[in-house]
Amino acid sequence: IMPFDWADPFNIDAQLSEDERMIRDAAHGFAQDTLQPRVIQDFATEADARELFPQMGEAGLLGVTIPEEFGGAGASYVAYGLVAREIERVDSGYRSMASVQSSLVMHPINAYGSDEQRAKYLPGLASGELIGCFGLTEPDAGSDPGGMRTVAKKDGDGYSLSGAKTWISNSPFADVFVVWAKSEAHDGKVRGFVLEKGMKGLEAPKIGGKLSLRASTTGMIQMDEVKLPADALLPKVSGMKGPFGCLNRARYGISWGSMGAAEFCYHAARQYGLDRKQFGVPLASKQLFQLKLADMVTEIALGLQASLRVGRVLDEGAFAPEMISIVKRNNVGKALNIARLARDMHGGNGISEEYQVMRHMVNLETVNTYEGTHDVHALILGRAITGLSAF
Ligand code: TGC
Ligand code: FAD
Repeated sequence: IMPFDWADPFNIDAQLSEDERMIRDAAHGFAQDTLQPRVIQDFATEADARELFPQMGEAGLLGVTIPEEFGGAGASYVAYGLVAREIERVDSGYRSMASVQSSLVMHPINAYGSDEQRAKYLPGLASGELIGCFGLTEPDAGSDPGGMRTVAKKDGDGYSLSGAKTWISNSPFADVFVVWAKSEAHDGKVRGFVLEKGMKGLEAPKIGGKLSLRASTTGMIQMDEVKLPADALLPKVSGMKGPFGCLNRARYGISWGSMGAAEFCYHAARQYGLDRKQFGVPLASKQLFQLKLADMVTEIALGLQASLRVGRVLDEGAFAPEMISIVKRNNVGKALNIARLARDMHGGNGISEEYQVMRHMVNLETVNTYEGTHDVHALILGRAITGLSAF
């Protein structure tokens, strides 16, 4: 028999390699020393925190799974998940900035790009000197990205891109845009293109007034006959499996990240209940309060263990995307519920920015929607279980 660790109930720590623990500890230090002191202000002001990219790069948090020869850390998917968990322990928006850069921009350039594209973009993206964004969603194509209208027409040796993407993380200050479009030169198949800031006809206005994920900058990508050279095409993938292959990685990272946000809320609620006295005793001595903490620790223990399992199969290279749907959907849904409980357990203080649980709660509303909504992941699982598509 060993003592129960309320902060690591299934002893995840013991299931990690030495390298994974080191990367986790470095990410924890960076998140607490650099991100935590500024997050309340960044969220309040909807800051454009572009200067965080080189800082995250220097801390080794961008491109964790990308080979070292291109500036990445060459580490495991489990290590990548641990980084997402530590960043999102502070704020889901900061984790978004990092996971778009790593999973949605560096991964497709590494996996689908030419050697020249990898050499040109990956080192700058790993150091954070370059900022990337990923354009899949459109005003009329969200859960159904296959319905996209953005089109690439043949133009001399190259292409001309027209269309609009919306709700794009990092786009207003991005240098590198990975954009998915239907290519007339490839039988209308969806292909990936790499665009660069400053190209004629390319605009990326900011979307203001978000009530969630305010520390992360979101915008549109507007393309009006943007002329691209032939080598802007990602040559090694064709069809929707291109963007979905990126989403697999990002969704997996979110499953860990959302547990980091949940852990913050659970720890905060526990401490608040020990410190706050009502009816002459600490709130934590009440059965109803303990029931909520017990539900929280149970979901966190199960969620972290499940993400660790999915990370290990990703590292082995033999995974089913539906495994990722299970952990993205369940962990984010549980984290959102934990954040709502923590908000309630803080009473009136729970609505103040100082206690931070409500910021996590409203952020998780976005996380529950992006990268495939909670219900879309249910339908992905439903299709795999029954063989019948209910989309
Ligand atoms: P479907 O017919 O199912 O598949 C089309 C082709 O894609 C392949 N495929 C996959 N490949 C790899 N991984 C996956 N997860 C895959 N899912 C499908 C499939 O094998 C097929 O290949 P092929 O060679 O036969 O053509 O496609 P569908 O159009 O019916 O898709 C249905 C559905 C609902 C699953 C899909 O459209 C979906 O996932 N919708 C959700 C959209 C979404 O997640 N958008 C995310 C945008 S990016 C974002 O939100 C970033 S947030 C910022 C941050 O991360 O912090
Ligand atoms: P819709 O698809 O219109 O869905 C609306 C509702 O209908 C949801 O509840 C949904 O579950 C439900 N629904 C949809 N289809 C069905 C169905 N068949 N059956 C039952 N119910 C259904 N996208 C990018 O490409 N890149 C980014 O960097 C990015 N960053 C984002 C950042 C933020 C802050 C936000 C909010 C979004 C971001 N997105 C990004 C877009 C995100 O992926 C989409 O919002 C998401 O995929 C849902 O699409 P939608 O908003 O069009 O909702």
